[in-house]
Amino acid sequence: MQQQDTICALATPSGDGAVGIVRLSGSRAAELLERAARGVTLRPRRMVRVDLFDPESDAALDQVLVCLMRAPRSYTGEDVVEVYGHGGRLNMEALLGLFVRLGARPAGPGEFTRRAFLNGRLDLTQAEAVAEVIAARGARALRNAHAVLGGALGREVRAVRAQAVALAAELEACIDFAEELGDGAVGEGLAERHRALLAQLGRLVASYRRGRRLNGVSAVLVGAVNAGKSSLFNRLLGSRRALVSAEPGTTRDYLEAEVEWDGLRVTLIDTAGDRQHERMSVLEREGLALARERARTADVVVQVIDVSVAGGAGAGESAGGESAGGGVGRVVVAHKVDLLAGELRRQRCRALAAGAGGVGVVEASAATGEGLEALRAAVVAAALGDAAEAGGEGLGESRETVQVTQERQWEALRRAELALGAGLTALSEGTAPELVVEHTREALVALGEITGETFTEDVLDAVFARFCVGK
Ligand SMILES: Nc1nc2c(ncn2[C@@H]2O[C@H](COP(=O)(O)OP(=O)(O)OP(=O)(O)O)[C@@H](O)[C@H]2O)c(=O)[nH]1
Ligand SMILES: [Mg+2]
Repeated sequence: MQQQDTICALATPSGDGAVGIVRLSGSRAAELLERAARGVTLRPRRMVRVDLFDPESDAALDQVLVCLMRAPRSYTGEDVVEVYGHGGRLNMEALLGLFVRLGARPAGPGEFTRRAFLNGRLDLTQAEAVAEVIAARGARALRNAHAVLGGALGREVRAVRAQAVALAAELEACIDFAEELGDGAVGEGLAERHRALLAQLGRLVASYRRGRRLNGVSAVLVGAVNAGKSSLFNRLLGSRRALVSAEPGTTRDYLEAEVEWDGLRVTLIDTAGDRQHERMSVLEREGLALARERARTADVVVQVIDVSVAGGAGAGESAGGESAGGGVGRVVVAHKVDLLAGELRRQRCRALAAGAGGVGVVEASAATGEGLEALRAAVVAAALGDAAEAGGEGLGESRETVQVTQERQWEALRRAELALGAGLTALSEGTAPELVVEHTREALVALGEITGETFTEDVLDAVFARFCVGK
């Protein structure tokens, strides 16, 4: 490794705090600290209290605790010194300035983690998970980030890659024998190996559908005027945020609020109601346009329908969610069920379900609170692409496996999947093994990029640009 220059950065948030930490990494880390501490000799993994001085003016700076971690047993794999000073912006700036004057260079975003990766302390999935742990919003996101940081995803990808390596070796062995692979036991065995790999890749690729949403989704309430969207919005939040009235067209602008349901951060949005058969004022029209726009970009569209009125808008017509196949989740609410009883209620809800095209219908009432839990569960399920029934699988500890959350990883998995798929097709067409193995090699490159077994500077730049300074 030629990461010889020593970098420094503030490792804690900038602002007032009891303690602030400055981190140094590089071959001169211990030496710089010892100079600022007037010749104290640091011993690895021993916390010591020292006074720091400005070497030029001799002015006393801070009284701090310091700890040296020698290479390679440190976060970066280099010599690392952590300095625990009195928190506070000015004090921390003074400490950073001191180390810069002594010869350290201010670190760029993610530079510590980048060095950790280059020194083999982490694979690239783990490095990306470091940023995810820090940025996690919601319990599900945090839990998955910790699993990836622990190496779960890297292990899974390396296992697939190892099988692909073995497959490539087998194909290469076939080249020498110039065998016919289109049929026969050897060909079938190789095809089977392809299919097994594709199945494993398929699981990882599919996990991205959930994974990319772990850090938060948006759910928009849409429906006819007076359907009770704002009442539901308030009830779901547990606070009176939106105006509610018997007058149709109450909501004009849309309102947003953040909640966490079942470990998932949800931005809930209340919008202006739709009034299809009446003349709308300019304001109302604009409100509806806003609602439609918001519904177009939402992850989940919640269609609220007042079942107390006969022949209310059908579940089929919604302001958004027209691209249900494109990853938009849909939930239909049979609302104000408190106003109906017995057979009439059953009839109306059944009719609604029949017209909902397979989308789960939740019976609810903002007035009584009925169905709110089921509605929350249905929104989470729809957001994460779970089966329509809101069976409340919950955080499903046992069932849940590690999920791909990074577009970069997903893209590389897709490339590997396509390459192996092409290899399988080639195999079934009786293509020569030297050509089939080209596809396997392509898959190997893609898989190697995920964990960072192969990488380019551009890839690293893109990965670490999203980090904060000091991490
Ligand atoms: N009985 C009953 N009435 C409800 C329920 N939810 C809302 N309402 C009433 O329905 C009327 C309209 O409620 P809103 O929440 O303002 O409806 P909205 O869909 O936001 O209406 P717009 O903003 O005009 O589109 C009000 O009079 C509410 O009190 C419910 O679950 N049961
Ligand atoms: Mg409203």
